[in-house]
Amino acid sequence: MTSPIRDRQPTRSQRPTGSPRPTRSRPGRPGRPGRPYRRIVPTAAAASALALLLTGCGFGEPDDDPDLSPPQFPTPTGRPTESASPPPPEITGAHQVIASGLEIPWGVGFLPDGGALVTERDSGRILQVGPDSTEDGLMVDVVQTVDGVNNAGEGGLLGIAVSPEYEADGWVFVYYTTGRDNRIARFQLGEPPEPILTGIPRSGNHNGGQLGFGPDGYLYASTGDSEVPSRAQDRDSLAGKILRMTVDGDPAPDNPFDSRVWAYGLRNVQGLAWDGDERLWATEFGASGASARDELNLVEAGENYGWPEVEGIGPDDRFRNPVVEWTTDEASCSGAAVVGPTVAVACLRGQRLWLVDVTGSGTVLGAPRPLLAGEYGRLRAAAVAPDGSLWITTSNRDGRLNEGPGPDDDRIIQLVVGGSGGAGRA
Ligand SMILES: [Ca+2]
Repeated sequence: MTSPIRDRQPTRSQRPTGSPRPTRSRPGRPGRPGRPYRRIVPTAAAASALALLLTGCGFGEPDDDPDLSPPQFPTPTGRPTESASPPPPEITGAHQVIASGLEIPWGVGFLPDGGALVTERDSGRILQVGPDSTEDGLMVDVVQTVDGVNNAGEGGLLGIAVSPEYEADGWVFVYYTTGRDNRIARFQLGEPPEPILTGIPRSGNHNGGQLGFGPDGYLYASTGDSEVPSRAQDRDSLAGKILRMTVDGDPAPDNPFDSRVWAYGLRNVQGLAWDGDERLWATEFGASGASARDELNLVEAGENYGWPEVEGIGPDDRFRNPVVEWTTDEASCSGAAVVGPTVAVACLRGQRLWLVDVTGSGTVLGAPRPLLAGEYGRLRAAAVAPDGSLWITTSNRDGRLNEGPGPDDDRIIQLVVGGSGGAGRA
């Protein structure tokens, strides 16, 4: 069953200029942080999907194309992450649909009350999902539509980040494509977004688009090469980079090149996530063709990740190799999130979630494990909620699912995180 999406966009007369959107009053209910979702009732479709999904160590379903080479993983060389007590949380595989009827959700940013702001790529809408719920799942309200979004190709309203100081400043940051560039804007809900960085090269594809606040409090953004691969190696271009900036869009202190550039040599990064050691992980889309490789990279300041000189793991020590590489058929991963020692990446073409256990020295422990393979179609966003659960969104209304979207698409899926009770964070 698809729950209706309510339009709750405030008019100017309803809210004083400059004031943050008031938090919905929730008398008599437990407060954050870590408050579990108490009123989530799965949809009928989700109820049947609630069965545990066993997480084997294989590579999931056979590739659609039998001619593709098998997955290639680096040989594990690192020591295991030292085990803490209690053990770190683990993604158990239990999952349920918590919202449905969305249209190409792209970015997820959690609010202090446990609800989330979710962008829709093509509609330019910002939805608030939860924390309130109905018998059909979490309540979904349209809270704003961003003007000026150009949704041609893979562009549109992409990443969203909620200020770490949201309760004080009410700031929300979005990354979106216009007719002439990609840009990052800041605003309080209900107000027009004010650009803090413009001129990120745009194109039909390879627009990057992820936003996230690092543990250092600075805003990171991922950009694409805008279909001009040489821009990824040009440190004076904003294309093909991971950027690090202040909330005003200025280069953050101690950036490696006295600019906004944090890392370069990237083709199209749509996933950023930090682990408990404050290390940044990033997904990377490979090109097409038999030699194409998607990547999971450990991102460090000033490093060159190789595109377009090298794709995947190569022998040239001028470039940082990915920690994991995949063929594009089994991956093409967009969003990333970290739960305990596990980096979870949500894959579009691969239609699965890859779980990658990483070590304290930044290598992979064992083989990546697939989850949700083929169950929900194309997977886009991955984000850790304040309660420690993992949210994954589908991207089945983007015209690229062969069989077309289902009646409940697009959906948000919640995965249970076990272990210590859910201490993970995005
Ligand atoms: Ca690379």
